[in-house]
Amino acid sequence: VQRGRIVAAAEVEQSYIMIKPDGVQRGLVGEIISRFEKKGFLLKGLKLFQCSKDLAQEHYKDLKDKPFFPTLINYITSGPVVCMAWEGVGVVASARKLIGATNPLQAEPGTIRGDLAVQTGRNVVHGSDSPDNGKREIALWFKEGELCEWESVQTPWLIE
Ligand code: IDP
Ligand code: MG
Repeated sequence: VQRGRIVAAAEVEQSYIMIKPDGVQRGLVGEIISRFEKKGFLLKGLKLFQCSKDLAQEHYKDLKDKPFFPTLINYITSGPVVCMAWEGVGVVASARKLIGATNPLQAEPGTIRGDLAVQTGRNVVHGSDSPDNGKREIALWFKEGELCEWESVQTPWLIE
């Protein structure tokens, strides 16, 4: 089945999802990836990566005037992260729901942060907040050739 015939390309979005260093250290990589896989989004890119301060600062540039910015940059660069590009219709907003509120104590049970974290400064996962930021962040974290174009055999069982 050709996906392009079922879903208009314009509706397909990409979200940059990142397991933060605490998620990697706590052994939550499989658990977190699994939630996006089971939901039915398409994995386009995946790598374990130690990021530089420059890259972390660029990624979070909208927060550069916040008092927590220096500790946020230390946190994100404190160990390897897992970088992912996920694709699908509505993936950006849906991923934010799967992830839950920024403060894990306010995140609903059933969400990643609601189930797996307790503090805003250790909230285990990042998800893009708009389709435009999804594109921007994927371009920032992945080099050309690191994303895969592929068709999942599940697609006709996910999209009518
Ligand atoms: P989001 O990750 O839910 O989109 P943002 O407001 O964009 O939340 O903040 C980005 C990240 O910055 C958060 O996920 C969290 O790691 C960190 N952060 C946000 N607010 C605070 C804070 O008040 N204290 C410490 N870290 C914070
Ligand atoms: Mg954000």
